[in-house]
Amino acid sequence: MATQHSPLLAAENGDGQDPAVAGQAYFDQIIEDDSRVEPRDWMPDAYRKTLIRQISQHAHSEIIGMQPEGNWISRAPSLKRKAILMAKVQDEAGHGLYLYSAAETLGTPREVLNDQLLAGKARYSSIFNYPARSWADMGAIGWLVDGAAICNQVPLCRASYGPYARAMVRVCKEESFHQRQGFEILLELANGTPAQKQMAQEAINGMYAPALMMFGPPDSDSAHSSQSMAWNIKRFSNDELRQRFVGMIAEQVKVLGLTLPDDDIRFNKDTGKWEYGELDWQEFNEVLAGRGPCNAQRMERRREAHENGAWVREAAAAFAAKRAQKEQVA
Ligand code: BYC
Repeated sequence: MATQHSPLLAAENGDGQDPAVAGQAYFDQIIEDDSRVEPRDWMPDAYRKTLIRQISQHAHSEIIGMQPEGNWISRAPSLKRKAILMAKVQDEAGHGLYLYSAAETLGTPREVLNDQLLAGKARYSSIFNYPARSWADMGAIGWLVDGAAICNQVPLCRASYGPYARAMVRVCKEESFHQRQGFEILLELANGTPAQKQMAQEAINGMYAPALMMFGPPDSDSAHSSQSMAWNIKRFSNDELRQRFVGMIAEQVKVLGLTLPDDDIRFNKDTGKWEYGELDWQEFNEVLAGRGPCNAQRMERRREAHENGAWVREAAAAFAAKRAQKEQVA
């Protein structure tokens, strides 16, 4: 396996090679072999930086993404729905933790990443700056948001950075369950009263375009895609994944007996690809600039939650210090 030893060590042991040159050659070989880079391997600074950026943005998305659904736990229509929603939100916290851990293996402590988020200097997915106004939105989030997440993240299970790829495997398994429960909420509403069916349709109408924007800007505006693909971090471009997702949901929505709010969706037999109507990229840029419907509220709640959790962090640190002291004595 290409990743078992580092050429840096060989160079340090006196074989006369420049460590940076040996490291770059070793890294290039791993990428060419489509193998895995592990935390102690040499890697270019820009590769490390890209991974920290993408993984931390992803982690922040999971943490901020707890809010729209967390807001509905107390309003779930039954005990069963409440228990399922609580478990889903808890899973998302777990995903955030796996991802922060993966980012830490690249040398950036979680506290630093968290400070960047709290200071408003870090990105998280645009989708979580939209409101969840009805119970049907819990269905649309599960079906469309988790669905888009899976479509984007399954290829990331083959990302070249080992800890990230391994975290993605577990995240994707849990997201699949989330997507099914969301679909099931919509199915039940779609087969309910006319008002319930309308609520489900409105939730899809509201969540459709923001879910498509989760895949990032069009390829022509995607600053990082080509380099990330050359490094085997991303396996497909933003537009490739987006059109693949449209194809999936265009079929699934028929089972719901509902529609997607886009008359231009069609399968192009010549290209073998799904096509869809123009998205409002101006709106996307506004959300990224912090001017989406819920940006301010999401950040305010996150800061509040962080402050309210100070006592837990202090207690955990005191407990860990006491245990370390005991171990030293023993
Ligand atoms: N929202 O060059 P590009 C979840 C930024 S959580 C905000 O194409 P890249 C879930 C991008 O960061 C879902 N920002 O970038 C949780 C870059 O800005 P910077 C999160 C976006 O990285 C709870 C700039 O635009 N999933 O599933 O090659 C409940 C140019 O973009 C967005 C992930 O994070 C956006 N939508 O590709 C339920 C997956 N799109 O950094 C569900 C991992 C782009 O230069 N991430 N930007 O300032 C990725 O796959 C990639 O990072 C992206 C973007 C496809 C998102």
